Amino acid sequence: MSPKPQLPYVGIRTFMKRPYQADWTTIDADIAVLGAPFDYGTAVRPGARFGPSAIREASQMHSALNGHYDPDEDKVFLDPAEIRIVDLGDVPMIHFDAMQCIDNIREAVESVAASGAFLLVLGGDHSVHAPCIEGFRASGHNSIHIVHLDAHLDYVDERMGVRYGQGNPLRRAAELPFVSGITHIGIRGVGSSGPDDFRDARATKSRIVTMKEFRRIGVQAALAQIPEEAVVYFTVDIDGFDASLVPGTGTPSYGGLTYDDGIEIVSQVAMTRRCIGMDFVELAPVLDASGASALFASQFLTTSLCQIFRPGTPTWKALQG
Ligand SMILES: [Mn+2]
Repeated sequence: MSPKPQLPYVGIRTFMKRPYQADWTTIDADIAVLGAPFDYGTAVRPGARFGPSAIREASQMHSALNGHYDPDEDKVFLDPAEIRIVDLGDVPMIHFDAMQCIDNIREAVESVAASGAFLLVLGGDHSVHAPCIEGFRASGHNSIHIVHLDAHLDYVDERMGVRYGQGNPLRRAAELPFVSGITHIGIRGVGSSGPDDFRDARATKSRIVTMKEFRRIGVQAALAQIPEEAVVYFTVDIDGFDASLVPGTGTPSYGGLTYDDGIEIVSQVAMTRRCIGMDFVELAPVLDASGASALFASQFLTTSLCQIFRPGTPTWKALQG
């Protein structure tokens, strides 16, 4: 028989064709990928529950089984012989019981955090961020800095009694004692938060870099307030990117980040800070029949992992130790 199936359209659709692991009690990996197909927190257009499967499907295009060769750097990244990635599948969802789903996500993340693997969560709407970051409570990290890419601040405390919807997650994160700070980048236009939320955020743990300010000051200055001792967790809302690139989301927003902006932000952080996880949220593939938004998501995630696990970064060094 010919060698095992490797072509993008052949084989089972795990993230980047890396191994599936059903047992979450003994995770022995450098990167653990977890689907959180939850969109009951969506206030307007749903569909992010299909995000994880769409990203996995798109990632077949980025599954280079001998690692990713970058001609600009003349380096191979994510060599499977060196960086072990496992796909844990999806967190169980219960229809009609949103809070049970949120609890399930938190529990799944606790398993990954306890293993020490880098967490990559495929959302889901932005509600999934709150249980993800809460899942690091017992991780031993007591100064987590969140880098938040988004068009919207998502800092609503409570609206119509809802505290865990897609507009609340960064407020919930800021309440956690082990979250020492948040840098929000790309914020603009018609937002999910009002002036009081911006005031509250700035008065507590947040540095808010609006899209216009980001264009003025650049990446380095935007990231200047991440403390030396902090580890970094990324929460990336696809609507932080320009809507012309990624229309497949519930609340697309023009005037946003480019692909290169996003990669540059991740790369700059990765060079000087240990990174412990990322959730990528709000891809609603049914709203983009072309499939381009899912491809964008997959390429952004694979390239981000290349940068975070680049030989010599603090994250890479933590693996060696
Ligand atoms: Mn968001």
